[in-house]
Amino acid sequence: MRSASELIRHKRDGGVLELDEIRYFLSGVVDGSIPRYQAAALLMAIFFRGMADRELADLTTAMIDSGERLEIGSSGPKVDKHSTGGVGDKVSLCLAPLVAACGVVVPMMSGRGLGHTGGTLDKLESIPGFRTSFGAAEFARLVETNGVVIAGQSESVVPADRILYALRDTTATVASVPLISSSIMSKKLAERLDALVLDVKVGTGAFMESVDRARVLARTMVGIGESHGVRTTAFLTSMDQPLGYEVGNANEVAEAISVLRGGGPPDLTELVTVLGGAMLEAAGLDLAGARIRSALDSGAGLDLMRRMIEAQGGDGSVVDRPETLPAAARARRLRAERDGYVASIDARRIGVAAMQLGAGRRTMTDTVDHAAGITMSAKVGSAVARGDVLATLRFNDARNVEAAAARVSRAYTLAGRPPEERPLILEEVG
Ligand code: IUR
Repeated sequence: MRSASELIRHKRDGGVLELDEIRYFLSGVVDGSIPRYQAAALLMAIFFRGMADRELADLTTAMIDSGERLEIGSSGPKVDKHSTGGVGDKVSLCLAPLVAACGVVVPMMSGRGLGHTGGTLDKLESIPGFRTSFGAAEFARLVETNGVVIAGQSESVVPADRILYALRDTTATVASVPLISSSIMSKKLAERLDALVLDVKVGTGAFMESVDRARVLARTMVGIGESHGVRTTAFLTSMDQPLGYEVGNANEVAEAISVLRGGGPPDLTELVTVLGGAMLEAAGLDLAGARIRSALDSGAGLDLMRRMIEAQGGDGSVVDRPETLPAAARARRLRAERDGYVASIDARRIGVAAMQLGAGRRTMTDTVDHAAGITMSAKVGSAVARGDVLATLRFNDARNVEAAAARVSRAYTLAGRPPEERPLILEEVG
């Protein structure tokens, strides 16, 4: 077996690592026998050299094997969805119970928001009492009870990723397709899924700003999933403007509930329907689209969301009375300065503005104000007259309101003619 420094040299010079070599390296990183500076050097070598397909599948296997896999006794196919993150992306909140209401088991492990993107766990924690942290046994019991849980990753799952992700953040090695895809896929595959649907966001508010780069990431993740025997499908979807009308936490929960009550915004409802259909199809169910529509129309998705919230310690009555969710004390309206059509809305600027109002974190140790956020009254294509409200900023802490308002203003571009219609779902991969 090569030593750690020989493995780094081998990768640096364009070699391909073997499974037992990667396992040796990762277990040394986790138990501390291989120092962080050697791990950082290997990450940089991978950043520049990339990885062969088999080597990447092996890296993912070794990452999963650095910790425990989830043991869930439920009968029925297990399917999850992962989004690469965007602004106003509250899809998971309504999608997980909706799909579970159709008989598929959804053991969803989610994350927190950072920078301009929000996180599913932060959003759910705006529901009074809602818990997102469980040990592996309790997580499994919750899945077995309702067929759905949305919670944080437990400490024992893929510990290698926690170390490597933090190192990547400080060594300029985040933006590497093999490192991103093995990080995401190891955590999903540790759930022992039958199938996985990926929502790879493309556009101003996404990690991948071009379709070409997003396609490479999507294909790579689909390849890893398939090589692990998990049916994996990816959709490239537009993040050129925020999804739905609400950006924040409590207001996003309310909007997700509105989808399950049949009155959700068209773009969000379309995405939930498409991804939900793909999850059912991947689970081997026929008439997937009809089943999703029926779970929406009958209220079965809403009922399961209520049960999921209650099982996780939250107040399930919010699904009937979303107006009881935390609300901000103050509001500031931004109005159109002239007549026209909304030509574009820079999703990243909206996300950063929401963060400035308190809805997000600049660093992982910041706390989130669940009531803060932005409501957009006009979206791309809307006709507006001078003086119409474009967006409403909601806040408790007024410190950064002026800066946030200026940012939201800059995010909107008005034009004399309506923009060309652009699809939300750009491509399916896999
Ligand atoms: N999310 C992950 O889980 N891993 C990554 O590397 C990135 C996002 I970037």
